[in-house]
Amino acid sequence: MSADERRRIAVSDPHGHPAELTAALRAAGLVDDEGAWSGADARLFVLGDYLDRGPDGIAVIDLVMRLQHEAPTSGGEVRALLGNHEALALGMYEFGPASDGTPSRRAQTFASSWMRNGGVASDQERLTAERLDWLRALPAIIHDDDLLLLHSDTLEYLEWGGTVDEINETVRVALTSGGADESWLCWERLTDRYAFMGEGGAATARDLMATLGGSRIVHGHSIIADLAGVPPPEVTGPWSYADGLVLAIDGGLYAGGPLLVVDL
Ligand SMILES: [Mn+2]
Repeated sequence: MSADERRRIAVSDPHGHPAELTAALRAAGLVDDEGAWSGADARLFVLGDYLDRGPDGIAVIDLVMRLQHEAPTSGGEVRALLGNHEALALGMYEFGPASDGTPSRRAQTFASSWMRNGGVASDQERLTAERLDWLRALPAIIHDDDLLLLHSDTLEYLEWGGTVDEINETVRVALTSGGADESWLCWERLTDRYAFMGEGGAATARDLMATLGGSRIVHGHSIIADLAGVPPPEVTGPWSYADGLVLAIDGGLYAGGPLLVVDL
């Protein structure tokens, strides 16, 4: 349990669906009919993948940024994680287009990965300096008391460091001033999944938390339908697995599942 008594909520993978995200937050009492923060002193964690696969990832980013500004006026808080699709969008923006007419191999890989993974041209066109700065500064991991919040269910985070602060700083530097190869690694590593599934899953989760902190992992990225082996429309809530140490919260909106808003 957290020493902080405030309500904690998590949502993940809105993937370009601002209307659905607003509706889900409204149903949870976190925004009002105008979409303004109404969650009082609640603490909302958004676990990444704002962009791609849906029509308007920029509107999702703008909504999260606005709620981050509004929530503190009533004692609330909104914290947002970096998803693999944010790393891909940043790489595409910086390294995807061929600048000199002879695209490098890396430029081609960014462009084709972006296409294959639901990249939206109008999102790229609206990546203003303010939005780019926000994306590049997103933490890869949040450790909040008992919770270890990740976008992806992977151990690849440990490739960047041995503590949450070190990992976040290494990723931030890679996305801010790294070259195409470092940027590519951010996308590639965060695309990995299923680290906590199967027989050794609970031990893997315990090991990761022994290193990084927390007593419960909450992640998005891998949709519950795939983890639990059910069709996406049949998903009705988060999925606890690995001896109850791990909670998956991505209902798989883009695949026909619900956008879950989960009280933690
Ligand atoms: Mn993802």
